[in-house]
Amino acid sequence: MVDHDVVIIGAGFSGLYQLYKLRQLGFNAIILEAGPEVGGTWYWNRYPGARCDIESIEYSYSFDPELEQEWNWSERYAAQPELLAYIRHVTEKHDLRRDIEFEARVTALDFDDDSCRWRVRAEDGVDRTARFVVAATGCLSVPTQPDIEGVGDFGGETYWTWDWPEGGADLTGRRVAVVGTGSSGLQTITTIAPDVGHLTVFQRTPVFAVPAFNREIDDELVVVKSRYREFRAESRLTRGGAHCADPDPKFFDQYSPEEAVEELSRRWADGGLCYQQSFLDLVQDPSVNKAAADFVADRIRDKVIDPILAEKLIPTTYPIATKRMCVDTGYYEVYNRDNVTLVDLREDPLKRVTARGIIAGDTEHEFDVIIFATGFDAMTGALSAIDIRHGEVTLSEKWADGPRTYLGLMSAGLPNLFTITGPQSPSVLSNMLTSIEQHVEWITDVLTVMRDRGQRRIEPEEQAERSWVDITNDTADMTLFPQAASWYMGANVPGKRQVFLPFVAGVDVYKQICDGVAVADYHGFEITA
Ligand code: NA7
Repeated sequence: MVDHDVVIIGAGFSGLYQLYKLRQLGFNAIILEAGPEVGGTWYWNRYPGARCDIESIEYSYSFDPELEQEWNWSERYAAQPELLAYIRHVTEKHDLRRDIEFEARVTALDFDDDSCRWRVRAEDGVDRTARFVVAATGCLSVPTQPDIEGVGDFGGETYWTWDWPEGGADLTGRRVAVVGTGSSGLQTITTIAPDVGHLTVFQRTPVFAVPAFNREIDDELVVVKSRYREFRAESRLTRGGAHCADPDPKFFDQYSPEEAVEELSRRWADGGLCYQQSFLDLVQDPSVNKAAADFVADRIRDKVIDPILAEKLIPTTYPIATKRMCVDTGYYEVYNRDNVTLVDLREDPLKRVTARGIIAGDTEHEFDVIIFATGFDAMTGALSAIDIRHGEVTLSEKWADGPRTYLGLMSAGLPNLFTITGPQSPSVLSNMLTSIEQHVEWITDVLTVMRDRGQRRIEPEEQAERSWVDITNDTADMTLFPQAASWYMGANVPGKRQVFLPFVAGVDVYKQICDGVAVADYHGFEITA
């Protein structure tokens, strides 16, 4: 039996930073990683065109000023190879690899009250114990298996965006299908369209995409590097954990109708997800939301030459921004190409995959390659996949009707187990790097305080957890988010209880609450010797 102070699950951005912090403070910590390499999301998702939808100067670690100065991002939105290179660079720079066990997927955690330790089982077969476990398991790390008959029957090549072959796939001149039009689908479609023989896109629900206006950022980097400390501090004080076009957004009513359109145009022209922060009430007020949606619909009509096709690409069934918006690099224009066809699954439902292709409606479409970009069991999938238990309490049973956490950091009845960017924290609604660093630092602080005081056990009080669950649900209900069948709601996973998963009120508010809890001697947590 090998014992550690802390076992960290996952060697993505969050696990690596958690290891760095704990090691610096003298904790005996180890990462158990399912894959063969560091990187998490950015290791697995190496499909063509995979790119972050948050700007590189924001989506990067702030803890190492030297790293900030030595690393040069080549583009406004970093592509997967550059992100993976960055993560590897950090890993080597801080010699993190020596405390990572690869191909050691954690399968079970069992808390023993007598020793006050977690027993950790992993696929590498080593039995471990740990005083604390930090789940750095990612929010979009467990893919869904789409409910499509016959996937295994296809006689050509099948690829999944989340598990793209390391050597790539040769799609040149071939008849290719893409199923799914979320971020992964859009990026794949946009990138492969010029190379394939024919591309057929199977769209169940259209998405809203805003232009990236991706570009080289040499000059911007020089400016940011000269004031990175202030820049990071500013990011932490924003709602989304990153700078947006306007630091002082207003309510829709504060503009005249003409000014409101100007504001939307300005945000659109700036590019990226700041569009969804055009007005403070964009995700609260249906008429404001409609104004923002109508503006995007008109831009889609501008871009797509065939008007019938344009209408098929315009979302009409959910408010804008209530499903994750995409950041595109020429997506809609792809449909002006002769070698691209859209199959609208609302008109011609997907019936099954066959040996030759896909039947939708009454037509069998034949392909050489099918690519599935069908999404993830978001936020809870990776935690539910581990058999986590303490006596009679199991995480999967406890969360059957939706996650129950205090601050998205811990769950009552499961002592000494922390989650980074877990459900009921802002995570997926924010710049992940800002949220990851805030969580890692908060967890590291409480572990240090406990060590200094000789305390060994921490868990949330039931009442604090009940209040936090109510707060996260009540604040979500004040928005339009619950109206969309999104992965934020768990609606993309058959049988998953539909509740809004992230904390909606913003990174800035959330950090104040977490800091306040710490200042109040970890109010709401029971910490014992
Ligand atoms: P998403 O955004 O969940 O997209 C998955 C897509 O796959 C979406 O268009 C789904 O349609 C579609 N889908 C899922 N199941 C099916 C079936 N059975 N038939 C047809 N179409 C299907 O996942 P991504 O990987 O693209 O992006 C995840 C996040 O990663 C993204 O938001 C960024 O934050 C980065 P639906 O909308 O459910 O009708």
